[in-house]
Amino acid sequence: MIAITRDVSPSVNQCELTHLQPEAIDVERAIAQHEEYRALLASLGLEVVRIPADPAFPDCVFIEDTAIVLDDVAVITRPGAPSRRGETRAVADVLARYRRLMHIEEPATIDGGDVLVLDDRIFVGRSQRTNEAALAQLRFHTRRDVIPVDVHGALHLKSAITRVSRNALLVNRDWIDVAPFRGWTLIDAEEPFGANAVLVNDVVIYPSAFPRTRTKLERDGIDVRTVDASELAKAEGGVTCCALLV
Ligand code: CIR
Repeated sequence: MIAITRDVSPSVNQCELTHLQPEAIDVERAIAQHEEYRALLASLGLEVVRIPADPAFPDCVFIEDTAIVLDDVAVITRPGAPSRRGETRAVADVLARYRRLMHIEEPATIDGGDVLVLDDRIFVGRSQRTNEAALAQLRFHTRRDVIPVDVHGALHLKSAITRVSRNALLVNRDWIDVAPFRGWTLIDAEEPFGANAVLVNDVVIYPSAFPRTRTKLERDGIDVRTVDASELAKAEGGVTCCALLV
């Protein structure tokens, strides 16, 4: 498996903010934390590809939002925030080495953070960033079942729900209706921002800021490795958003 990542932009303090108040991001510290995250991915056996940052794009480290990668195709998004639309070009250039590319077109907007792929089904958050037109285009490009999930109060679907094992999802029920996830074991996050985790090769990468949820996951037999993601959390980034897994 390959993890495509993008460096932290020197302009990250100009990032988009939706739910949080601006708080100064220590760029050096953000870079160091991001390096740790990449080192963890590498230690789990992934080949880590790095794309340089572009100072014109404060949010470019959040590469997850720029593409949806499936086994047979990668769909390049049209991010909901106009300031982020130009991030996709450099990512598409790299992804083209690994996958056939399709593109989301105007008037559709979608962020990869709103897309949760669970086996052969694709759950898509209807959020401030992702609209109905995008769901239809994604259905067309992927030929998969695309299931809408309304998101309220969170930035993205994956702020509210992510996969933590073969059959379990970590969830914050305040931000989504869980009815579409019938059949899955649901684990409630103990901290509001604690539902965003990355599952890689049976290991869950998880922020060190949420110890109560971590303990709960471990009690369920899940192998959790923590990273300090506190600086990019000020930009409303979690752990899924800093890599595209190919
Ligand atoms: C934004 O508002 O677009 C960025 N500041 C944060 C994006 C985080 N992306 C993600 O969780 N998938």
